[in-house]
Amino acid sequence: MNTTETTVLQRVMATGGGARHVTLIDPAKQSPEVAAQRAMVAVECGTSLIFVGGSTDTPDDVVHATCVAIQEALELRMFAASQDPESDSLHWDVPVVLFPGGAHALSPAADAITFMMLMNSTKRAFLVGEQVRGAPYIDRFGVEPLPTGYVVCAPGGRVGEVGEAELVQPDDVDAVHAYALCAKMYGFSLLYLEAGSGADTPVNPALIERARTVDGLALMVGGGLRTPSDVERAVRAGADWIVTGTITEESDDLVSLRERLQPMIEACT
Ligand code: 1GP
Repeated sequence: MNTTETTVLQRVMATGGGARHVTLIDPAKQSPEVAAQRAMVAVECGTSLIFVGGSTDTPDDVVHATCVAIQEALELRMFAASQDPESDSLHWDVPVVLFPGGAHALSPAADAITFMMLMNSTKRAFLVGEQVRGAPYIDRFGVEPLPTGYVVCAPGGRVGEVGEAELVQPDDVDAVHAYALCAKMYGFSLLYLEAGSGADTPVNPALIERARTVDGLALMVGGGLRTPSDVERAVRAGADWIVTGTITEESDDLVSLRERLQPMIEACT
């Protein structure tokens, strides 16, 4: 993609017009072709970024094939829209961003990567180890890094377990405030509050509110957001970006995916 001059980070940091939505596609959960079809429905519904990643053990060839399939589908839709005077081809100019579980899950076909420190991990690998392994590849690929502080909140799910995170508890607003300050002091651009994919409760809005008091960070929230009301609560509390993944995988077909996703994305604004 990259058909405009705007960097992905500039788009992520742009303010105004309410919160925006990210669709997370886990390459382990479907074929690249189905991933591309799901991503196209999400873009039709108004999603602003496609994240590719999630599972911790997906090999890079699967991640790459998924990124390529999504990029090709976006290019086709953009071309088709450019031939139709009533369509806006820029609607399809949606960045594909790696959301990696480690240095193995990289692809040169992505536009950018959430270059993350799992800030509350107790394990060196997730604080800096995987990042050091991955940095030379990202540099060589020319994929834009989005410096991201990633904080796992209870219940935390699999990422909390694999990342050996000291989970931020729902009432620990001082901890989340300290993480947000720390992310800012490191110079990160994004702070991602994660409850864990498929979590039965999303991040407590009180944590989002407190993190919001630290300026200069784009605030992403994800994990367990299943209904438009969940999204509205997170946005009211101060989320700039809403990430959903599981609802995309759960839908039986593309029609039901659209029915499920559209109200979630509308609830962002
Ligand atoms: C996971 O926050 C994302 O990293 C999305 O979570 O799968 O629960 O939507 P869900």
